[in-house]
Amino acid sequence: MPRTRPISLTRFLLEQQRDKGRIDADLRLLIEVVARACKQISIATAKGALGGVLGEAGTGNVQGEAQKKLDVLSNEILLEANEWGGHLAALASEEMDHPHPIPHRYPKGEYLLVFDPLDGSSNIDVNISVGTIFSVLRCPTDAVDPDEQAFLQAGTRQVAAGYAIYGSSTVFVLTVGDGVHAFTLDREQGSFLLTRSDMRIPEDTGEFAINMSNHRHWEAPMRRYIDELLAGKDGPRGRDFNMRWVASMVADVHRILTRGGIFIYPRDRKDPSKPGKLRLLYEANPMAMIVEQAGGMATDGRLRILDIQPEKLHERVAVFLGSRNEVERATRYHREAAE
Ligand code: P6P
Repeated sequence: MPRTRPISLTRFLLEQQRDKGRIDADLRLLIEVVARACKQISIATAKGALGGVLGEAGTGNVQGEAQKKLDVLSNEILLEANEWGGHLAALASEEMDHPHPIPHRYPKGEYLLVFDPLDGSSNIDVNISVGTIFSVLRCPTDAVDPDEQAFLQAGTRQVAAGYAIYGSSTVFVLTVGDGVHAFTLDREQGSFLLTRSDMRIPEDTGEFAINMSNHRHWEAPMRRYIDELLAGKDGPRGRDFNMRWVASMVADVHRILTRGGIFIYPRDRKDPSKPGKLRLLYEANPMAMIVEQAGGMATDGRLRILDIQPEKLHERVAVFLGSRNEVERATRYHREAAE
């Protein structure tokens, strides 16, 4: 009997647990709870000006950035959704200086959840897609009260990663290490339904994503790579390229996952204290796991992102990710320059 209606996220996760043994009951509950929180964030985001959630919250986060009302609300939604279920040992977020312990009145689990509750929030007030990014790690067994140290694990230690993009439709994208799958929110039913299985990023691409205004601050190999793309068919690449930059990582990555491309936020000399703008634990690592699971590549310009050993919870890193052959070329230019 051919399946007419796409399966729900709930059924997909049950099959990953029961039939494939890829996840256990606690991880299944964790992902369901995160997806349910993303539904709430989607509803709040979609209200826009009518929901009183636009504009600044009047507070700042650990990054020194002004928080939007939706940043704070999204963070609260994810905290409240996850602290009672007994599946987590602790949570950490871009919006909080330190990890959030599970209140003693609730049981603790074996997983750690780290997230960017609303990435790209500078785009909220102008109605451009934003998203939630999350990463799941196992809590070290000797961490009774997990502190920052418990989260400092290389990206290869992730057991799951994903994002929700709040665009014209709300799409929940997930990997548990067995390919990348996308679930679209059916607003009438209130369920995420499987709409893409085993997503693959084309190895080659004609589209790059970077903030060109930083060109004068880049290192020489970065300028070489981009200048070759801009030279198009008259230059060494012998073909023309197109550029996109949404300034919302979730939107740029979702486009690349859907049709290929290379996304770059390189190191620059604009602020020598920041080796890149994006954060390793809750932006680069989850996106790198998704991209690699879809056949792409993710480096910091020199090293595989998933191999980097974090030293701080809010550590920043340069990011080159997407179509394998372009990421490989840009990384090669950086390695050659370092020789
Ligand atoms: P810029 C959003 O603030 C973010 O963290 C990513 O989502 C996005 O890719 C990047 O910063 C945009 O940075 O410097 O172009 O504003």
